[in-house]
Amino acid sequence: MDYNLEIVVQDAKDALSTIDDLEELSRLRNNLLSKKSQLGTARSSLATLPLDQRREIGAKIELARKEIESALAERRQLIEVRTRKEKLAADEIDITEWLESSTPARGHQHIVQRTRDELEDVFVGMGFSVNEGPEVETDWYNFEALNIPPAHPARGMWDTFYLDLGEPETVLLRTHTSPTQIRVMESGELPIYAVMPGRCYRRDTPDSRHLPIFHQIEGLVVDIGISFANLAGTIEDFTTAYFGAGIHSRLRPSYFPFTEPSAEFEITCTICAGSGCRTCSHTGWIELGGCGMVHPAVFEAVGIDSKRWTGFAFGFGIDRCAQMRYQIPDMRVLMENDYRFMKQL
Ligand code: FA5
Repeated sequence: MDYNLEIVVQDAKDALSTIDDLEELSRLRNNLLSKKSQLGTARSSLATLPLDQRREIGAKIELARKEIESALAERRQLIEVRTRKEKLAADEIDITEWLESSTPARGHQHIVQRTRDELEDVFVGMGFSVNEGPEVETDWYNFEALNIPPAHPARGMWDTFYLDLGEPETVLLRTHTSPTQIRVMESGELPIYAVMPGRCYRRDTPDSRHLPIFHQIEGLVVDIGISFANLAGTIEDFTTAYFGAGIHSRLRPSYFPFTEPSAEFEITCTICAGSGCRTCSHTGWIELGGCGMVHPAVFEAVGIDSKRWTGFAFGFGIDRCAQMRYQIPDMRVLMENDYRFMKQL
């Protein structure tokens, strides 16, 4: 056996110092320690030596193997630490970079929410308080207390989503904000000057003026000596305050079971300035809501003496107000969440 083990170890260390990745390291490990390596061959040839030399040279071979093993472990650790450092450096994010390079884009309120806030402000300015009611209602609040008993033909005016809760058709998604009138009157405090905004649901097919999920703002005044003239004046004041002096309003006779007399409230279509377009079905007018004097049957349902107290109520579409205020020909864009539309308003 003519190997100089010191040279074998030194050669192994020299080879290791050039290795930079773990795969190469494992290949080199094989070359250095396998049966066919210099050490392996030396170990195999031990059998040919006399016993006393076998022990001595065997111990030297074992020492050389240990030295190579520890050089391998040392190199492995070095490669692992270096790889980890490189990976961390590559993953590093400079969180100060965006602050220096650009102004971050800021979000803003959705146009419907903004319209709701603006409407609330107008009514608060006119002396109204703001109340809210639940979106999931019972048949009693949404219909019966509003003088619409079961099987009343007027139920057809509101195509309703019923919930699978309790007795069939007793729990529903409110079709209008009028049930909140009932809740406010039930609370018992009089007089009442309140508006009640919120989300409503109807099985309406979406089109340029309708959405299945939309928003209304209800208004209710109950006091002594309230007349239809107060209702008409309030609506006129609201129209001027919200849409500006150039927009006209008109009341047209209508029917709601919970008001008598009842009216529809229309304003000049802002898309065509009254000349007629697809949005207003070529009439020049857009219906914003319904209104009327509170029906005595409603007062009776909530225990208010209709001989002493009178009142009016109204309910407008908030999405419709946004549509008219910002001249949006098709209301469906309000629900589509298209960023190109939303960032404009
Ligand atoms: C009502 O909902 C009555 N509760 C209003 C009322 C209140 C009358 C108090 C009398 C006293 P109507 O179904 O007409 O009425 O709806 C009122 C307004 O809500 C409509 O004029 C429209 O502006 C809006 N609206 C109704 N349905 C939709 C819909 N599917 N999508 C968008 N807006 C709608």
